[in-house]
Amino acid sequence: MSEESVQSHRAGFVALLGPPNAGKSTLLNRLLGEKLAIVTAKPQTTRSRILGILTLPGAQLLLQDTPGLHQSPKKLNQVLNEAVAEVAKDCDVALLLVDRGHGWKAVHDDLLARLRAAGKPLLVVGTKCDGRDAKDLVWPPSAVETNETVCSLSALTGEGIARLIEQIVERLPESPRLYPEDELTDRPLRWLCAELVREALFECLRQELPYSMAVEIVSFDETRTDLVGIEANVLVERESQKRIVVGAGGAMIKRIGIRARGAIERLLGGRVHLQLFVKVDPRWQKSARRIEELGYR
Ligand SMILES: Nc1nc2c(ncn2[C@@H]2O[C@H](COP(=O)(O)OP(=O)(O)OP(=O)(O)O)[C@@H](O)[C@H]2O)c(=O)[nH]1
Ligand SMILES: [Mg+2]
Repeated sequence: MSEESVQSHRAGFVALLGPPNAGKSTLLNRLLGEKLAIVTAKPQTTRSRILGILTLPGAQLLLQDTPGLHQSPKKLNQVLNEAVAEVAKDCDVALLLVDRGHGWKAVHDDLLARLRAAGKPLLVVGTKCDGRDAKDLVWPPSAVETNETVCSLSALTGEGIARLIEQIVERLPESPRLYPEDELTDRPLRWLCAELVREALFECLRQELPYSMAVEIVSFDETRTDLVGIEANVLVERESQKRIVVGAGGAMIKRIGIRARGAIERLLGGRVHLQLFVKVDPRWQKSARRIEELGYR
């Protein structure tokens, strides 16, 4: 690399912020061109910050997906909100995501005030512009000032994505690469696998149940050449929940396992033997130590 190109290289942390379900994880995956973060139709899917590394010829974007900010007294939610505040404080550029179908909310005011106070370069990003509802919405929102550049995109169709990348790169500080160019994330493979099991729980179980569940990989065996062996605990808070997750004759946990295995095989690009064990752990959501052990911090 010549001296000139080192000087003009840009790199830094880019925070993806916004309320639950705004489309943060979908945008992360679209920017990376890889499925790194799990996505569901339900709000409050993401539980921990996850770093996705996008290496381009002249720039490296360290994209931080975050949990959606929400109000609830539970210990887990408190931990999640602290994670968001920390990312907002530490980033070089902040993306504030607004679902074009739902518009500007009180939580956007809250995040905007924090980012302005911290003096962060800011991009207000309207998501889901492909949606039917997006067309009717007043855009940009009145709370946004002209220097807080506004754009609109669809992570599903890819519309507006190239322009967003340009706008982010313009705002990054000059810096050499901060991670090796072939690195995609700071998260270990086993953690990504646990997330894919969690995504299958959201897909297979109805209503609120997946919110009180967690997944813990207990063994990850790569010694065989033909397949990877994975054992995971699926934690629930009560015996009654365990019965639902296991299902009649084990039918439900089998369905969950098949879905999760398919997703993990796509991630690893090879065959997987996945065993799931449903365990009752009434305290996991209340204990800071347990939340940390599970990787949600
Ligand atoms: N039509 C459309 N739907 C989208 C788009 N981006 C995301 N979605 C959908 O919106 C829902 C929420 O997306 P996520 O990416 O999980 O949202 P999130 O902000 O990460 O949500 P939390 O992790 O719960 O805070 C999913 O059903 C996505 O498929 C988009 O560009 N267009
Ligand atoms: Mg998410």
